Amino acid sequence: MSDSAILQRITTQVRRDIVRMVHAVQSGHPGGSLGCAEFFTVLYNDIMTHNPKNWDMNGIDQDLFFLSNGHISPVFYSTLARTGYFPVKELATFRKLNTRLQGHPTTHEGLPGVRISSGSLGQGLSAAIGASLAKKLNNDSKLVYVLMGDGELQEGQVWEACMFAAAKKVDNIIATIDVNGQQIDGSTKDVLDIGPLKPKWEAFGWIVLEMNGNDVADLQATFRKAKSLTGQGKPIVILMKSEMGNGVDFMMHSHKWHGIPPNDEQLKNALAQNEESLSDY
Ligand SMILES: Cc1ncc(C[n+]2csc(CCOP(=O)(O)OP(=O)(O)O)c2C)c(N)n1
Ligand SMILES: [Mg+2]
Repeated sequence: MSDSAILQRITTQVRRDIVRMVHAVQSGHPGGSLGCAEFFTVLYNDIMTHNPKNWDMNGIDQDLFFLSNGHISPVFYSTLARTGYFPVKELATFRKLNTRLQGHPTTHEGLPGVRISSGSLGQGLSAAIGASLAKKLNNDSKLVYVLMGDGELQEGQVWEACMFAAAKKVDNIIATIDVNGQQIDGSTKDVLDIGPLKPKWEAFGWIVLEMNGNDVADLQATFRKAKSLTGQGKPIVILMKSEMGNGVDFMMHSHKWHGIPPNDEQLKNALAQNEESLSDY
């Protein structure tokens, strides 16, 4: 089996984890999480240099990841557990009282792999740029990754950070925007059109790449290209086209499943579409 095929099989387990977690507590955000299953699987299993067993907050000599759109915590937690940051069985505590797996990630609980609290949209890029600058001060050549939502770009702070990174030549950051065209209340076009993103980010001085977020091989190739373009005086952003709810047919092509849980029958249906390629928690 090729590398890509193995990674593809992991994504169906991540999808199972997402829908099972959200179903169990009848709350959480399955749509964006499902759309980003391939992104997380490829980033954590194939792209990043990281050491889950020896995790610490500083992450010196390791690549760092910041989740800015914190509501898609189910896909983040599943990926962290499945790559060894904490026991897979802990996924069963998602959103329960006193859990380390809060609905939106927090640092307070000390969950390995979580470096910022997020959920209040717009802040992750700024935090990631700070970490990128810290790496430069430490002569640490590893990279910083950050994921944002497309609706999230309606927050003004994103554009301050965008302007700052290019002006200060922060060239050890690879940002990705989940361009699923949807947000909580409808399509991004209807709620507040964010316009064509490529010319905007280019005008701000970033290198802009594009990829299909639901195509493992394309993710692998584009991340590799992005890495090859670091260190050239410009920050890098990848516009990632994805499908909200991807991999569960009745959750796709709509914003409806941004933040609602499946019922028992819908869970059964979603699981039937996604192979248990690793063991369920
Ligand atoms: C500062 C801030 N404003 C509003 C919200 C409420 N909110 C949560 S998710 C969301 C939609 C964000 O859209 P997008 O980033 O595209 O995420 P997706 O729906 O694609 O998962 C909003 C407005 C928030 N979490 N933070
Ligand atoms: Mg979106």
